[in-house]
Amino acid sequence: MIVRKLKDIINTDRDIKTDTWCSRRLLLRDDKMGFSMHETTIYAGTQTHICYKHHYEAVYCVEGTGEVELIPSGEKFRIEPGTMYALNLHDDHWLRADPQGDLRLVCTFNPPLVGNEVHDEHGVYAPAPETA
Ligand code: 9YT
Repeated sequence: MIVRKLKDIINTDRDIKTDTWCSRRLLLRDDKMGFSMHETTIYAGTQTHICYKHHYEAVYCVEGTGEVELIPSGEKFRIEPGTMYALNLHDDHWLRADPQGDLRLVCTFNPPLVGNEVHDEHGVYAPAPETA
């Protein structure tokens, strides 16, 4: 069994920080679960362009509010605690956190992230190394 605590991940190499979000990687590919699981904080008042061409991601909101806007349709979905969204179509989108506070999300990826992925200029994570 694997047991990890968020407090033991913060400020380690499993804590990935960018200008608009940080992602604490609780489970990664090496854990051999077939998916990765992260707690992601989207900083209040920010927007992030995301398009995971090589991964599926499901996201569950546990705190804060915001929205997802699909590109190019402009369709918007409110995000609040208890909302799950799944990027089953590798959906190109903007993810926004409302200015009132950070958005805290639990994210799972298939295939699992390797560890230190950050978005490229198109909001994409590279494929896992052995499939690149
Ligand atoms: C919700 C989302 O996709 N945020 C960007 C970071 C990503 N979830 C991650 O690497 O944890």
